[in-house]
Parts: sequence; structure tokens; C-alpha cells
Amino acid sequence: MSLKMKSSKLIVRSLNGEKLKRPPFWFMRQAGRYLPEYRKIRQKSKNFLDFCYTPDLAVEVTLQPLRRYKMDAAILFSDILVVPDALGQKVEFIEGKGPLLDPLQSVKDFNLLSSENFHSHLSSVYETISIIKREISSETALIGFSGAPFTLAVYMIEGMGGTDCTRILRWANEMPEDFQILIDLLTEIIAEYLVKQVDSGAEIIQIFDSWSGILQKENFCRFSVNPIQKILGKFKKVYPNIPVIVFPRNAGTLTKTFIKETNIDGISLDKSNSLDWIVKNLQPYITVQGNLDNKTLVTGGKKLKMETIKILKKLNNGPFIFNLGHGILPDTPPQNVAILSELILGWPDTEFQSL
Ligand code: 1CP
Repeated sequence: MSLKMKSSKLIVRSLNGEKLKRPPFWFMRQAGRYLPEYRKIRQKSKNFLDFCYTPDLAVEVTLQPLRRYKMDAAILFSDILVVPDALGQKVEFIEGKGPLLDPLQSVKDFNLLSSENFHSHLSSVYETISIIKREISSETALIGFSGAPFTLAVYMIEGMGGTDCTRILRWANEMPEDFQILIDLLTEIIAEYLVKQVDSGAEIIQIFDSWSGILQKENFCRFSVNPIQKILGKFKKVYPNIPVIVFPRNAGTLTKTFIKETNIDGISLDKSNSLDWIVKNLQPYITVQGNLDNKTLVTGGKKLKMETIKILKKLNNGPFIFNLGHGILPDTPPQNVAILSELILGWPDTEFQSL
């Protein structure tokens, strides 16, 4: 008998290697600022982390996109930076700017981190998961997630996103042993965090390695691929049948290394991977997820339809989950998300109707 979980949920079937008539779909950041109902409820909490830690609010915003668009999965509403917060690092979200952390300056600062209260700090996240699980339909899968060790380390050392990453690269290149201590600490706690999410009701896990693309091959293997494989090892010991998707953003051809060196079930791809390359190098071995340009979803119109159909034609000949190459942008018209969802839901009939 196959080790894989028997499930009727389309995304799980796809992650078990099945090719489906129309692909299952969900969108990164499907809950968020492009939705007026999100902006309204978001005002109830000035502090973004408080918002994430309030189950009533987090459940409500998780469900908002599903009421509009019939995605095949809900993704827990939270953020990757709850992990450093739960480890005791100071994390804030600045209105209109994004996350701001008290950056780790040297190996001495690792003493400030403690995993002692980690799970109690995140108990409201686990509660949110269990409520969502009760509220979604039996056809909808619930995705839990974490940032990968390297991507979390970027924020913990740089203090914010969007920097030139000189500090993190200096640590990785010039003090790899010190850096490894941080990566190991994160690897350990993330594996536990993911197990707890599944204990609470998550059915699929996605690991976001949004910054792994800045690493060259050797360090890419050492600080992105290896820690993720260690997480998989620990996680799959407890939950061998729960599929895990990894998103190594901007990793280009190094994406192949993940398939060779890890036992992940799905790979989430950004727009930098060409469709022909994906079909040839990845899809024979693994379920692929992606990769519509999120800017095309803002633009809409004929371009959105043509690009979507191009992806569907190329990638739906094997195991495939439709998604974007990166999260939905705040200025995306909600109507464009409706058009995209209808195109996918109606596939393959929509090919002929919409051009
Ligand atoms: O003011 C607001 O409303 C905050 C905007 C926002 C939202 C809606 C942030 C701040 N995080 C989120 C939710 C979020 N973040 C989810 C929820 C589920 C869903 O997808 O609907 C998820 C999965 C994330 C994951 C996340 N957060 C990542 C990984 C994916 C990616 O985008 O590459 C990263 C890097 C973050 C950090 C983060 N949190 C928020 C912002 C604006 C950022 C990015 C900052 C940067 O540019 O570096």
C-alpha cells in the first residue's frame, strides 16, 4: 500500500503526484490588503502581531478570500515573523513600511533567544488553525506554514526586508560556524512548530524560503537545502503523509537541487523559472506550483487571460497546483482575482471561450 495519504482534496491529490483535469489553486497572500473586507477588519488592531494572535480576527481574514473565490485551500493567516517574536526577539510592523526587528549583532545576541516559551507564545496560532479547520468545507485543504531558517535569519540579522543583505552574507561567508548555530536553532524549532500546526489541524505545509535566491550554490546547499531537509526528516518522522511544499524564491536553476537533495512533495516556483524549463527539469519528478507573475494579476485584461492559459497549457500535463510567482499585491483589483479563479475552475473549457 502506498505511504501517501488517501484524500479527496484536490491539492493533496496533486501533491501525491496525480494529474488532474483542472488544477487545484490557491494564491500566496490570498488574504490581505487587496480585499476591502480585510482592510476594514485590519483597523480593529493597530498592532499587526496582535492581529495575527487574535483567533477571531485571524480566522475571519483566512476565510474572507474563500467566500469570494472558491480556492481549493485556505492558508492560515499569520506571518513568518511570529517565529523570531516567539523566540524573544523584538519584532514590530511599521504601518506602510513592513517588519522591523531589533537586529542580532553578533553571536552573543543568540543568548537573547529562547525557545522555552515558544509554543505557549504561539498557542493562539494553534487555536486559530483548529477553528479554521472546523469552519472550512470538507473539500478545502488547510495549509500551515513557516519561514525557512535562512529567510528568518535574514530578517533577524538585517532587521528588515528589502536591504542589500550585506550583513547576512557577511555572517554566512565569513562566520559560517556562528551562522550555523542560528540556523540550527531555527531548524529545530521550526520542525516542532510545523508538527504542532498539524496537531492542530493543518493538512499541508508550505515552507517559505523567500530569500534563498541570494545564496551561491555552496551556501545555498548549506543554509537553505540542508536545514530544510533536516526539518523534513524530523517532521516526516511524526507525519509521513502530510505533504510539504517549499518556495525557494529566485533560486533559478538551483531549484533542481531541492528535488535531488530533499524529500519534499511540492515545489513552489516564481516567474523566473521558464515554463519549458519547469516541464523538462522539475515536473517529471515533483508536483509543481506556480507561477503567474503577480503584476499580471494587477494588470488584468487580455494579458492576464493569455498568460494564465499559457501556464495551464504547459503545466497541467503533469501534477500541478496553480498559484502566483509571489504574493498578491495590495493594488490588485479583486475582480481580476475572480476572473483568474473562473479561468482555472473552468479549465480546460475556458481555453476556447476566453480568447
Ligand atoms: O498591514 C498589513 O495588513 C500587513 C501585510 C501583511 C500580510 C497580509 C504582512 C506583513 N504579512 C501578511 C500575511 C502573510 N505573510 C501570510 C498570510 C497568509 C496568506 O498568504 O494569505 C503569509 C503566508 C505571509 C508570509 C510572509 N511574510 C513571507 C513569505 C512569503 C513572501 O512574501 O515572500 C514574508 C517574507 C513575510 C514578511 C512580511 N510580512 C509582512 C510584510 C509586508 C512582509 C514582507 C516584507 C519584505 O518585503 O521583506
